[in-house]
Amino acid sequence: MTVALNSLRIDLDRLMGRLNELGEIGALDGGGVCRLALTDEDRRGRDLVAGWMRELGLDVSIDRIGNVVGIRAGTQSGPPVMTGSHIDTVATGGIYDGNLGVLAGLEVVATLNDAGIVTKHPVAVGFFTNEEGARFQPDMMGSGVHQGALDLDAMLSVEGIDGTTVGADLAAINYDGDVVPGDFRARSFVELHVEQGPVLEEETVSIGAVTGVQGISWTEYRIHGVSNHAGTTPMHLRHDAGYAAAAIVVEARAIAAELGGDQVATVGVNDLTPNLVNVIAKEALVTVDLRNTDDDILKQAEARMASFVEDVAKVEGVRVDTRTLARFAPVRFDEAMIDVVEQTADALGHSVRRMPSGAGHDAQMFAPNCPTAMIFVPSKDGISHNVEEFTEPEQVRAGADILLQMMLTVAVQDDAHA
Ligand code: HGY
Ligand code: MN
Ligand code: MN
Repeated sequence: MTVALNSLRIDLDRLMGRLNELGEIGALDGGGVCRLALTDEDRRGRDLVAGWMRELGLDVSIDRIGNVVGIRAGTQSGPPVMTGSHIDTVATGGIYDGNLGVLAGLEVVATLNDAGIVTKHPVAVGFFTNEEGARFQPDMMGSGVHQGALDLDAMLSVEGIDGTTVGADLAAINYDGDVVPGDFRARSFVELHVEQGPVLEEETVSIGAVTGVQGISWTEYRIHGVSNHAGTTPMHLRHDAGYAAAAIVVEARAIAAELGGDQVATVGVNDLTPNLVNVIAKEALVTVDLRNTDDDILKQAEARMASFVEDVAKVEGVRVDTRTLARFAPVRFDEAMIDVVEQTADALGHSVRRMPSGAGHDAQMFAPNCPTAMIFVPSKDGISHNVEEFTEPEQVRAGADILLQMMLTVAVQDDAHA
């Protein structure tokens, strides 16, 4: 039986078929996908994937933050061996980010079904609400509530960039489930995900054994100035929200350059009002995304940015309302599970290297509660959050086979670690 289990492999055509079919929902002209959390496209994607879960015989539940978990019974009851990720995307996303992890989980189940294997421990596959955090902040919202890191009621009342709340939009798409989240514990959690960076491709390594996730800090600055005539207003009389916003953009880059190392800084939102060629901007909405693997250095970056904003507000005579949109400390995955990723990749003949994750992931919410690991596969040109996102089918196969073997190992074993 053990030999047969070791030789079990996924069906790549079936997995790629599902990946491409899901990618049709919210497809953008010219490629890529827009399936923002809790939109009608998200609803259609959820319906499709939940339907596949039911076809595979999984017992599907929806919780109050809209997480969807399908469970395959084992010979024993108790905490399941779990995998999953997200199917919401950014507005200019690819078909792999998140989706690969969910559909590879379904492929693991389909492979076990085909082989007639019943594992000792239950197997679970989930997709979690609003991992991206593009429409509603913070990111990893659903998995954060699912694992007790974020408060359910606080998240349901979050107002998004379109002025609606999470709770209202969940009800609108009919995914305001009745299961109360927060105390679900898995036996272990493994997430397959595209790297979304250049390392594996540059080093021609097939698999990333992810050591952890870097710290994430998202801050929103609403800058209130005075609109005035671009031609008649002397420079010393201006209270230009647009100038303050631009200064923040330049300072974010300077902070990353001076701290060096893993420090990254991004201004992704920079909206001016009234945004007209001959009007000094009255308002500016700016977001700053700061990340670092070292929380102490990340705190230094945050402190520098905060004091800079205070100074520029004083000099320019504008008022700034500051709001924290997300703040997650760096997370380390379970050493024994990282070893299993490496050993499994080795056993299947794939090159593998340890590496941190630059992006946030649902797995980071499981890490404090159960042995957790992530498997990375390469991203072409290191691109993601971009319609050009791509991973070769054979790289998808390698990642999904390692996921299958890892879950199988843990699901048939007695001890807590894989
Ligand atoms: O922003 C992130 O790291 C993730 O895509 N939510
Ligand atoms: Mn993702
Ligand atoms: Mn993403």
